[in-house]
Amino acid sequence: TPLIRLEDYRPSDWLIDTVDLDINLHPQKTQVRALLGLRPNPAGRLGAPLILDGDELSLSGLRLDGLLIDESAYSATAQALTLHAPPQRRFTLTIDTQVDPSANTKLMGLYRSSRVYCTQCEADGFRRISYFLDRPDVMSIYSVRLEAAKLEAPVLLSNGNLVAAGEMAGGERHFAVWHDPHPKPAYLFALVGGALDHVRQDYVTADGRKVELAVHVEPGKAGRAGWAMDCLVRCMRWDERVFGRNYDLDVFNVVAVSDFNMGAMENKGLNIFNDKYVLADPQTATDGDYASIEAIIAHEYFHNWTGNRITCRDWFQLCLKEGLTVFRDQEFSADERSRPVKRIADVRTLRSTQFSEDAGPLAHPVRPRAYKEINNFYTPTVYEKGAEVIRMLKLLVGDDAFRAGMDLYFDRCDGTAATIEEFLACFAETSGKDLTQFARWYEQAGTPTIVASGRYDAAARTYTLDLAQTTAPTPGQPDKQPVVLPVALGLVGKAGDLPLVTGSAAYAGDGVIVLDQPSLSVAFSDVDEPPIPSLLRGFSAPARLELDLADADLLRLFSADSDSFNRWQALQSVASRALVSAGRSPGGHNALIATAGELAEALAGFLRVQAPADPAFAAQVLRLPVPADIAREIGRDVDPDAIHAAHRSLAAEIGLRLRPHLMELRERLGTSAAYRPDAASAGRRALRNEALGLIALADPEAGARLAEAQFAAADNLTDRLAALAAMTLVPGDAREALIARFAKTYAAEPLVLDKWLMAQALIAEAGTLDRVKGLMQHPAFSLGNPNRVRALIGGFAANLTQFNRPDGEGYAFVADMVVALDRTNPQVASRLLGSFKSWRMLEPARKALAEQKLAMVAQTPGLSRDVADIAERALA
Ligand code: DPP
Ligand code: ZN
Repeated sequence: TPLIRLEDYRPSDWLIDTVDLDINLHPQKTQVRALLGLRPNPAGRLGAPLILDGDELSLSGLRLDGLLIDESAYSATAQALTLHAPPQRRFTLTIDTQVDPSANTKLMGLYRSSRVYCTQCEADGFRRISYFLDRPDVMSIYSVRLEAAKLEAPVLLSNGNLVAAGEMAGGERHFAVWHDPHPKPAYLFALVGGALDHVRQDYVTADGRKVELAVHVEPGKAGRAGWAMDCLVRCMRWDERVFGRNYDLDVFNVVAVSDFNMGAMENKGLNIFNDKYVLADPQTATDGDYASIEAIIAHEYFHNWTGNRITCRDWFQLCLKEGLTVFRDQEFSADERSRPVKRIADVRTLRSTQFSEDAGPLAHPVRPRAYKEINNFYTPTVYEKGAEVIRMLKLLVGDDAFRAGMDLYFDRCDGTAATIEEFLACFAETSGKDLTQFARWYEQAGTPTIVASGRYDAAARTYTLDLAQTTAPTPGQPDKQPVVLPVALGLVGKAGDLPLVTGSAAYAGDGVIVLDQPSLSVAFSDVDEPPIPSLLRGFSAPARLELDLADADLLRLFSADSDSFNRWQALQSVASRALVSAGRSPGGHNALIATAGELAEALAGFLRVQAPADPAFAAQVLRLPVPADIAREIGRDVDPDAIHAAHRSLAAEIGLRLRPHLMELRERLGTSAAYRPDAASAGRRALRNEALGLIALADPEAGARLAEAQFAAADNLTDRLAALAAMTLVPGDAREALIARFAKTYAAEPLVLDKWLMAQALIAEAGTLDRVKGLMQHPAFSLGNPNRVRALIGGFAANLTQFNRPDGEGYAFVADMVVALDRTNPQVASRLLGSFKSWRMLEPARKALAEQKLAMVAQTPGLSRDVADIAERALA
């Protein structure tokens, strides 16, 4: 497979101004006629052939300006349609293809999901529908006529506005014509056809446009579409208020489908969603689902400006739309909910997904320089780290220059396919700052480490902070340059933050030091007492921080820091240090017990006094760093069992000591009010359920009793699932009984059963592999549905101790599944193979076993490009 390189980019030789599609939907034989309005690109090479992309296509008709053309003038394969000497002027091509949506198990292009026709064209699925210049910098105006059997597809949707609809003679078939006035690349094309129910709502934009909003779902499920609609209305208002962006069509449609490779897709005016991120009611969605739906509805909607109106010149610029849009959805959720809690949750995700990617063989820059398969670059690095880069940019240029820079970007780049350089230039202009070094964030992979230490001089009343940065080598990047790290900080004294007085050039004001050198020192004067430094407040840069503070100082930060994020972080740091040392040398049990004592003492007061006022924050405080984070901190010769054991005993010890407080808290937070999904109610449930988990670890008997009672009494899925999760910690008949009861209760709810599958796949016991293999035979499971696969097999691959079984059977199972899935759905298979991303940091025996299985995958004949690429890079 060829390596596609950023430096090889050149503009298309041809442009397609207009696309008229006429699509006759049929389960196996869908006829597609594409009429393309072509012209030579003035920026391209004159006289170049026209090479249209295809993928598993076969040509059934071709006309140039309406006339048949000589067979010698073109060649057609499954991958390309080439016109050897096209006219050097405007002309049209009429291309006929036929596709089989039912046979399309890759879920790329046009396919059928539970009898609904739908499409997924990002990144390069359009070429599976018709031959095309399938690249994001070729933007066209689309008109789409859809025809289908009325019974089979009463609803026919495409991008833009509906301009005509009617019945065909005989009354069996009908049609709809959609026109999208905004030029767009092919990856934003979409169609939907099927029997769907919906909810509708009218909306008037800030600039007075009337918009009809609709959320379409499987028949019978309209009662679960209300939350998504509510989220949509709120995020539309938010984008008007915060970014000055109004919606730009007469309709906005959201459709939920049950077989979808990703979370959702931002097709212009017709967002298509994995139903997991649309459907919600208290019985079938958890608080976490409600929050994810809110975030993803917002994410896809926000793409209308950051992604659609301004798209990407090429796929290397993917972060231009994704990092920026994740940043926007994070800000929306922060405004709608609790900002500190949202930040903590986002940083947890960043650390567990992106830091681990950055620390392993799949590390790549936010803007990769080369790829073999672009679908493998929809990664936490492009998305989550990409969002962190935007967050840093905002901090560095300030709120006003940031907003002005965004306005300039929308103004200047609207209707274009843009680059990171064009984006950054807007902020350089509005802030007057040189962003050349900042741009390194897009080029350099790896998580920087900030090493910090401080010295107090009582006589001089100064405090000197020494900061240094390093970034470990990553694949293809042995030598790292210093990046621009905004370090938000405070010096915490007995009565709170001390004033920051310094003449240092590195001090940017507003409590931010800019560390852009390998190392620097900042001296603060007029410091009347020895302070405790609180660094990286709000997690101001996506970096690791090494700062050697005594537990006592961290515990003081936990109680006294004015920055909520660092209050949370302080306790995490105490726990993490103890877990790292116990995970390294399993002898350190006593130290762990001592730490548990310290943590429990700090938490006891907190739970009594502060937790009830902010339960969502308290729930985050109670949750220890996850074992995978400890593994990454240890970084080499990792023994997953030792880490797991340390994690369990720390949690159990804390639970034991806090038990009376936890019980009291559960009482206090218990509510007889009916379920509501708002953030405050969700926070109370989160804290109660966090407490339940700790109790179950400390006292399995008591935990099981509480869990059973909670399951029986609950009026919502959140509390039921938390009961099930707590119960999975306690082996025995009661657990199996609850597992069976759960399955019976939710037998008709595939999305709920996904959670049931995952809860079992995550059990940290040797029997889990057999359990998972058994569950593959369960009627609720199917290898053809991505959500089922991710829940059961993906869940197992995320089970630190069982995926990493010392006998290698966990690797063998997942590797076999990758090979099996690759035959039908390469994208799902390659994602699953990504579970091996941390294999190099394992202890030698497991490492050898994991490598063998990776090699087995790599050597399998007939692999997809997706899986071959991951296997190859993981082994390199
Ligand atoms: N562009 C989609 C999203 O991130 C993924 N295909 O919204
Ligand atoms: Zn996106």
